[in-house]
Amino acid sequence: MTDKIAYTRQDDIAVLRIQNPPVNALSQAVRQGLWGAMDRAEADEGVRAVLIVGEGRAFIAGADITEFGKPPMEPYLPVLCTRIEASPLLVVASMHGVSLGGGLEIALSAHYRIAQPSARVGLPEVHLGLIPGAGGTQRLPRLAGVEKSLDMITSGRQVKAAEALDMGVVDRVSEGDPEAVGLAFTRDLLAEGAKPRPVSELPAAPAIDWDATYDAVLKKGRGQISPAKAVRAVQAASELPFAEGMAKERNLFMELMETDQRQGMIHAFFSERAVGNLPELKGVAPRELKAIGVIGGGTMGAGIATAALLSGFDVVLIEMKAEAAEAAHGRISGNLSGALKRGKISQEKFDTLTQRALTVSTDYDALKDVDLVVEAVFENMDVKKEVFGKLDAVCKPGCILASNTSYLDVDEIAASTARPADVIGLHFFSPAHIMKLLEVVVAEKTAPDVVATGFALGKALGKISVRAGVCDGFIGNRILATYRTAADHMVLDGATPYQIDKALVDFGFAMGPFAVADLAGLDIGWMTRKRKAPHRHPAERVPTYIDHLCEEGHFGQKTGEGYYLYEAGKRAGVPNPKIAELVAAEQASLGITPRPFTDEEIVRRYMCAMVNEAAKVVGEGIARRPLDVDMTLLFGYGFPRYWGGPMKWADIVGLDTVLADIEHYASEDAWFWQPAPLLKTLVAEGRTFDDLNKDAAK
Ligand code: 3H9
Repeated sequence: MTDKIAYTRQDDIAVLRIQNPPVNALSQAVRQGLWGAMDRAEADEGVRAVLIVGEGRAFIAGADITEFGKPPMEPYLPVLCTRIEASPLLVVASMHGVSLGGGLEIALSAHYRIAQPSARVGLPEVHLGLIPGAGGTQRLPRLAGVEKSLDMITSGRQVKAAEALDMGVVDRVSEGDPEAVGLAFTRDLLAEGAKPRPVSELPAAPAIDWDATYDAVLKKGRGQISPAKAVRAVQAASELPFAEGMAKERNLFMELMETDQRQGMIHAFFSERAVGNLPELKGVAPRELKAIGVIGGGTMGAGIATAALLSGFDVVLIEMKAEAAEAAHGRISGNLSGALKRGKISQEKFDTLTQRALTVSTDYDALKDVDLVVEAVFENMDVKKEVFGKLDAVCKPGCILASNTSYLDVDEIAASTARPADVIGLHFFSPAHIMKLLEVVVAEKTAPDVVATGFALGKALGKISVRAGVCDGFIGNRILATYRTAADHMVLDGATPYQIDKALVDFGFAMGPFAVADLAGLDIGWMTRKRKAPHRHPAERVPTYIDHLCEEGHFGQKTGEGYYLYEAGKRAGVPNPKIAELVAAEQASLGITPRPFTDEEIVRRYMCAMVNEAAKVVGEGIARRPLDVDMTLLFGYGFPRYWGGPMKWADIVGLDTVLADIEHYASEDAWFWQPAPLLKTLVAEGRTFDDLNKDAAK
């Protein structure tokens, strides 16, 4: 036994209490401790049953993820589960908090299960690029049937106790101390003469059309393989004797353990948790936030107001004119009625939020009591400075003044106020009440507690907040500008926007760059190109074909025409034949002979452009760590989670080959493909981006 399991006796019941904070992950010491405690209970005179409970906030959150990628250590979890299930004693699991992955698999190996009403169970292994590897795919279908099990395993979703009871996954739901209710249940079972009831001995679930299900799951996963492999494991549960099904599950699990996707997804898991962990925030208390001001009630301002209302803040929104204020109120109510329809809020809550928590005004004086204001007005420095001047005059001392600008200089905005230490950039992504990313843009004079407050606000709003320094486009839009340019260059050289979009969707992006541009509005890029035109380097290649479309008033989806043509009310478009004509004309004027591109080359150039710019962003300190870039791209730009982010992708494919490709592309266009100094240094030192993440965590 180890000190991870406390063993006590309650009459004829042995209680095994798992003590491995914070979430009772099944480390080697816990597995060994459970094994030893089972041995002890079976040898303990008079013991008739075993009750397994978890200490602290969860029953068990699953296998210890930090052990993945290292040599497996005995006792292996599937063997432990078999050993628990085979016990001659009656084994009961009492679940509270979460029972996830291996945690649920331990519970499924017990003979009976009781759960708190607030408990949640799930098999989230697919989110780590894996499948359940300790009998989850074999035991769950024997209790819940194939369809419900496949839904749970391929989605990784957590199921509340009531649903778990319906599914037959738990036998009783009861409120109270987990040990006390577990003991009461075990005593009832003993009194009834209940015998051990191994799930493995229940009949196998009937077959379904496995191949069709496999194909459907593969398609839905957009290239993610683990959910589809889970279908094969559940198929084994239906077709093979239990022990053979377990062997099949183990093989699939070990196969997935070796994949890049497993590495990418586990990187995403830990980075998501590390991203808000900055040394500069240690011990710095955030300012108190109750009321939030929002300037501007367009799509962005209304989205920010909605997010703040849904998270319990009072909101004061300022618009310039009465009609605009009314329209803003309508937009916010529309967003909130979406939440009402999806069952996220009640009608009563909807009424409170729209009538009492929200104030829409045309008078800046309404902001005098707010704790933080986010400005979301037109992207123009003079307009912003005027707004910040007014805010500086009316907002109380200590109120934080934030700009939602996506590229303007936050230092310059801060300098236009008498309180630069209280000024920060809070860059939301549209629609702000849905998108998870928040860039917290720290200007030169921003005070540490203002940064801490930015992160605290992000947390309260359920966002993934990333610290960014000041530069044109901060982390995300700066990198986007570069990989978008790489895509534009490929169009000029002979690839079509449609081939590029498809190649990148096949790589795993939610959408290709040209479909995204149509969705966001082509006028945004057009304005940016005009803004940047005077500062262009003579060697810069800037395609102009799309400007002609903009000049005719075609801005993508919202006008029905862009790279694609859209039928009214439809989101998917068909290629716009004008694009081919415009591109051909530009190629002719530049003397370019179009050449074919393979999908592989498209992805490679796009990714190399992304990684190279990202390495510059990290090298310049705009992003503190490579993982900050990864989380920005994952949560704001539809980057496929199973690659972990562009920096993780580069580590996986090898920084030396990425650099070699960039140097090769530089032989065609030395200005665009200047290799990032940081990338060169890492390659020379034989180090990776992840080494930098680890250095930062020390
Ligand atoms: C599995 O079980 C495979 C088996 O089928 C087969 C094996 C053969 N291991 O998220 P939080 C850490 S695969 C190690 O901030 P919350 C986490 O890193 C596993 N560490 O709290 C963090 O550390 P730090 C299937 C873990 O309340 C701290 O705990 N299970 C693990 O927001 C607190 O976490 C899963 O995929 C772990 N398993 O959420 C569950 N879990 O403080 C993954 C957490 O140093 N975990 N940590 O940053 C979760 O979904 C959430 O962490 C949980 C708590 C819901 C549990």
